[in-house]
Amino acid sequence: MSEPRSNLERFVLAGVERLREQDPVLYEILDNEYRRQANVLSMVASSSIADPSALICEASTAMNVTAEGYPGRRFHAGCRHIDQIEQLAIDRAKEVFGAKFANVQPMTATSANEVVMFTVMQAGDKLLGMELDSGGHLTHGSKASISGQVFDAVGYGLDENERIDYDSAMRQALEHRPKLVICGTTAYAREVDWKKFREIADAVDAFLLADITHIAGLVAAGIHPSPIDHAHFTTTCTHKQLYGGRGGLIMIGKDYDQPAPGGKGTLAEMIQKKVFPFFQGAPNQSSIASKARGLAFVGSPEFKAVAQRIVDLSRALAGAFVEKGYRVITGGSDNHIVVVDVREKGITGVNAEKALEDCGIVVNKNRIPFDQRPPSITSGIRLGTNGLAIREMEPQDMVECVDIIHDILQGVRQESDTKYSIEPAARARAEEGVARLCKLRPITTYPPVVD
Ligand code: DSN
Repeated sequence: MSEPRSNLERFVLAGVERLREQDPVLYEILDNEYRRQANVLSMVASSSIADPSALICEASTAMNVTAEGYPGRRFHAGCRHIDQIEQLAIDRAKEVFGAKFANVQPMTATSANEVVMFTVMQAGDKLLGMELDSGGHLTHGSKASISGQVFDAVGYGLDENERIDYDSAMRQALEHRPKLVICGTTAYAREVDWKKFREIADAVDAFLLADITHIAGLVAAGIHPSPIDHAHFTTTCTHKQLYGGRGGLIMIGKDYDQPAPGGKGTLAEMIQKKVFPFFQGAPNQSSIASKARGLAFVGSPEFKAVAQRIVDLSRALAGAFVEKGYRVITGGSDNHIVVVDVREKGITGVNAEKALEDCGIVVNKNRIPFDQRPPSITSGIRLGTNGLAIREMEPQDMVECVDIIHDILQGVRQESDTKYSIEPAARARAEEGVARLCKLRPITTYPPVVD
């Protein structure tokens, strides 16, 4: 490695050295995690492989600064550089998504959604969101979250073709007259029609929130239509397809200066107040730096090719499953997600997930539409291609991935819904296949693992 050129470089190296000397236990765990990521095929649809330049922002001294408030209007001194970082992140978010307003402080996409809910609703108000089982999110009205406990949530789902049932969403809206309609998905492999959702919201004078957490990169690249001027609010996390630090982002398009409910300023002004001080204190400035770095990446010309690769791989992955006789939900994919029904293999989603992980393929169990099994068991698995695109995989590699997955699933002997064994020969073949693919398509942005 070359001599450190800056205080930042010396700081990072000193930090790693101090960690090794002073906390070898934690150091080793972190080193093992680095090794694990290099040696597995990570296909969890809600994960990605952030660039080292984004991750290193998280390890910067920006973390030390307490900076309640917003750039130029802080409640603490010492924020000269912090203000520059946050303004950069705001400007980049606005530019990448064509937004008129951006707040980069939410610590998670969940809190970003909650901020929007509390901006336009009071406790007990009606909310219309996509049901979790159909591919929505906990924060879209599930009883397990604030969204379904504080607000009176009703849901819409999928039609008989497993596509979003816009007619049912409209019927639900007309019957229940929600204050907020939420669209956006976590396990839906097809395009979302934002315009239709705005028509549904407008029909009952509701606000519309588009949660693009899973597809933000495709939206940024113009591969999926943008909701920014259809929805009143657009939220996303910044660590999946934006490849930045962990956290959330709230944006508003053309409606940014519309009056907020209760005549208390504009929508943009109300979001600012609801993020801080209503919901959060001092934001995580290291994460904001890392968000700024991720946003620069997705705003760069080279990201278009990454985004296109995400979709090409997903289509090839879905096609390879179909070729092998699996039921792929909706029959294919338009984004990074592929959801596969594993019932015909005689196994549960959780056993499939665990067996695949045993062999180095990381996916997650997922309920399929109208699933009879609970979320802890499920009848399906969800796969995603954000990480594989960073490995610069090619569509033909997806055939090999599915061959390996099929070999494993064929070799699983299910003992109960949560217990299984894998035929040793199938496991050995799979491990060899995963090692071969990881070597062929390494994470080129990370230094190789040394033993
Ligand atoms: N919503 C969860 C998922 O999609 O996996 C976490 O982001």
